[in-house]
Amino acid sequence: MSTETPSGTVRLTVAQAVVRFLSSQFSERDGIRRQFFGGVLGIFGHGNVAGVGQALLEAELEADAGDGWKAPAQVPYTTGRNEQAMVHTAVGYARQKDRLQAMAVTASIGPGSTNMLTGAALATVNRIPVLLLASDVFATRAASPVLQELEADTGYDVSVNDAFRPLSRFFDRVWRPEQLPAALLGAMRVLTDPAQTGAATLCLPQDVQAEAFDWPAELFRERTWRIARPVPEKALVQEVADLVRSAKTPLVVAGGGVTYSEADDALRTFVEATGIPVGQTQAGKGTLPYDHPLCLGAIGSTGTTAANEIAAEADLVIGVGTRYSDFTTASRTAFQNPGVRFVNVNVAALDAVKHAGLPVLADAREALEALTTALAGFSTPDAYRERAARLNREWDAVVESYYRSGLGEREGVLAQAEVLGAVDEVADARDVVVCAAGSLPGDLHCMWRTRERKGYHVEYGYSCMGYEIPGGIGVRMAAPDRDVFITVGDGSYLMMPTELVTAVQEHVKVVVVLLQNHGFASIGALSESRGSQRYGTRYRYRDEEGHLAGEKLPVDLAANAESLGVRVLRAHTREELVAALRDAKASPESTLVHVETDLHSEAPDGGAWWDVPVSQVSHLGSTQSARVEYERQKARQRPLL
Ligand SMILES: Cc1ncc(C[n+]2csc(CCOP(=O)(O)OP(=O)(O)O)c2C)c(N)n1
Ligand SMILES: [Mg+2]
Repeated sequence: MSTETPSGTVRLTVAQAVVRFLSSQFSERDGIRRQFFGGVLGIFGHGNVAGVGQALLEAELEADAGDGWKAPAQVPYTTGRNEQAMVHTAVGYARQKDRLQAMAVTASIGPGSTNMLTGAALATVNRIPVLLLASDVFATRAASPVLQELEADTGYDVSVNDAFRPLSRFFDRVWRPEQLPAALLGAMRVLTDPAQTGAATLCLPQDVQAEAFDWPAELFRERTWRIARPVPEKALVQEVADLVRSAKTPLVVAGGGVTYSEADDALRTFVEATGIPVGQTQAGKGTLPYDHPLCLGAIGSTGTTAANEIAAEADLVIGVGTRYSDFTTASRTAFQNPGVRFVNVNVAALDAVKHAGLPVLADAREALEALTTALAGFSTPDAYRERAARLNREWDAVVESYYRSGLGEREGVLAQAEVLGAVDEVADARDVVVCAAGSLPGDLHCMWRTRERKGYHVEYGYSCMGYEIPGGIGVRMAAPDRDVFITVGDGSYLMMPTELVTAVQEHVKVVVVLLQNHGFASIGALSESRGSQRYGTRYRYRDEEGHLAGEKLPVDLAANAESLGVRVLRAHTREELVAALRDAKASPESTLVHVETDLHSEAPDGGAWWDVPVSQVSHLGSTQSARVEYERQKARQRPLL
């Protein structure tokens, strides 16, 4: 325990100082102040057990005794199972909290820390704040090389943690205690900046973590970080308004920035006033409910015919909070109007200048409100609104036909869309569906009926297999009053079932819907369409000719989940599935619902393309014909748009 000295300093170790600092950080937006760090996740090894581990223990015990650090509230600590997964949980949490709150992750040196690299990339790509406390080798080098140390003969100050540099929006290594205050403030600056946010990595050498220092008490005073809402320039708003007034077929592309800015209501007001329909990216889905007459749903490669039809004709695209990934632009084939222009509302300059658009560097809500005012009295013609509403209804009829195809009954194994239909039937409007990789994200993007904001959580910036379960746990930790349906394929499940143990330990209730189709439906279909004959995409024994095309493997993923302590229900028919989902929803504990699905089940076609190159030369007929089709599609690409 430590107390402030008359000289205004506090004697603590570096790790104790880090833990105390974390508990004193707040964020504020729209007058609401929140504790910034909602938790610390960790796995201990010799790199952090006696440093950060000791500090967390001391903090927990002092908080219990009530004589702690006069901190507003203790930051709770949770043990995870895999460092990459812990970063996913932190990302799920921060995303569900609209980036207003986040988590820190502590890992041991060497593999403990490098296991977080994929998580760091995922956080930075998706622009979600996470604080990574990567332990590092001795600063004093007293006993070098220590266990798990990389010895670089090009320089002794290199460690494996340098691999975090390109993946982090802020990176620092605290070689000496004196460097810590600036490093902590630097990390907070990035974590709370909507345009800069992503992974902030602080490398803490294992000896430095345990070193004591006299810190200025000021370091631990409560600090409130305002999450900025930059306002658009007036003249720019006028320019955009003029563009909108002269447009015939304007379209809004709503991205994640709309959600993070809590601009959903502002978007609705803007589109209802102006009659401009909306296409949604993966991160932007849910910004308008699926059945809003101006909601065209998913746009791009995994989009709806509704959004893609309007996109092809649009003469003005107003991108709000989108980074225009290849899935959104259908690899730059979605926007075919020769005169199409872009207006890009974004807090990040990087995105605002894309597609030679008019950059509006501003917060989504501020910009949409300013535009609504500037466009007072303007509306697209009734016929345009009616067309959007019709396209919306037509697509929903397509969704219904897939949700209720009856294929399961006819074929003996459920189609994936039927499983989504069953989840749709059981889930409440406020529940959250979670996914990340495989064929599910595309199916969810175009089919899921999102009813309320934050009801759709598909990690599609990095589309990382294995994100689903830990990410979904983070979502539930952020929103304990909403049921979380994690939909996960067998491939993704096998990558990272580990955190089911954490869900059990912490009584974090999630419903996992595990779709076992014995391989990769997604990459299998992609492989086939690109002439590679589904090679290596099935979970099979080798056949007599030595190919992986023999009998199905005898894996029982339901039994696997059961062995981790989670309740498991097995469903075979639609009725059983609905019953199992209802049971899981009613239960206070986590449940995994296991269902076999058809590897070849189809999703509705939104008519858009995705650029995945096909071999230019090949002896295979399948590849040659795929190449012909590839070149035909490639010709539609507008790379300089
Ligand atoms: C970590 C990681 N490795 C590889 C990929 C490439 N990939 C995308 S989807 C997929 C297969 C997913 O299989 P599964 O979870 O069973 O879903 P399904 O395709 O069967 O729907 C692969 C290998 C990825 N997205 N992430
Ligand atoms: Mg699969």
